[in-house]
Amino acid sequence: MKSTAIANSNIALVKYWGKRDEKLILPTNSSISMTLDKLHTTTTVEFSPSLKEDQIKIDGKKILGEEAKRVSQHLGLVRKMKGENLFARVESENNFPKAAGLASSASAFAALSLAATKAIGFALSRRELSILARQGSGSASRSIQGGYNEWMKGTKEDGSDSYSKQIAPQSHWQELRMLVTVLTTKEKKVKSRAGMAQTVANSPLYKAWLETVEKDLETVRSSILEKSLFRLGPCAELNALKMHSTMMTTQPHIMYWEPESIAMMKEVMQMREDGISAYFTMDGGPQVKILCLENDAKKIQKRASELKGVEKTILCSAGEDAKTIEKGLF
Ligand code: 2P0
Repeated sequence: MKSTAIANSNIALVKYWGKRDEKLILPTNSSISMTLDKLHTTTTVEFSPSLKEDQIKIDGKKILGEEAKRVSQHLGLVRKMKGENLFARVESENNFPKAAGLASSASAFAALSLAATKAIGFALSRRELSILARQGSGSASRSIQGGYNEWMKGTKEDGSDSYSKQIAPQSHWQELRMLVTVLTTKEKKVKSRAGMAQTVANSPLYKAWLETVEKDLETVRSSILEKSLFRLGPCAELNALKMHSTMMTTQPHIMYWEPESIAMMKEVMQMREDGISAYFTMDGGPQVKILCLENDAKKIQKRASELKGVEKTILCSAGEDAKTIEKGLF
């Protein structure tokens, strides 16, 4: 009753920002992401009759309180599916800082969903796994499969049509890169979950977000299929700015940008002036991610690394599917 899974993180090119159902985690809009090969979570789950409660460790530390509750609730979904009451020991390791805007909940709940269902004796389809992962964290639905994924918002109340579908596999676009620039690894003050709920509730720009997102989805989807950075880049960049505009205009306002983030975005704009194809995106944290092609990647990485306040940069390609592995964490 033990299994280990590894799942990659993903970064949205059209963002998920807002829920229509908080409990089932159903989004107000569909989103599209790129899975990243260099950022991943490894999770081992073992169900055991000798345990009196779930025991959870993340990055070597025992987890208690809200964070533990969220993992236990997710294990509860798996137990319920199977009609099984056993508690579990869970150990999870990220190869990058969690809760700093690098989508750790995406890879974490994707890996947990796969490891827990395998450990309890289920072989779920990719679609079923995506639906399960979604209920842990929305963006996790996009980390079950590698390459490029679209999380369809769905219309059903039970969420059975809200899951991620692969637009193109990892091998589809060999030249595309995403350079992750890590500017600070402090855990953020406002979690995405609270931030997006507040935005839906009172940003006057939220309506405009919803009105333009369908067009962005079409552009991003087709430009990935055509492998056109010239169409993908500007649309992804504008989509990120629109999402941040909605949160900056909620009360009290939320601003994930640090001075270093703004400097990095300006640097990307300057790169374009200098004839380099580079486009930025940002999520619920200060890190800036830069979309570019392999040919320019090293040059961009060098320029980005030279900026003040940059802790490190990680050059990523599209990542692979979540998978089970032999070697466990315990
Ligand atoms: C995304 N983000 O599409 C967007 C863009 C952050 C900004 O998904 O409440 O941790 O667990 O469903 O998935 C981060 O939010 O939120 C996120 P929950 P999640 O990647």
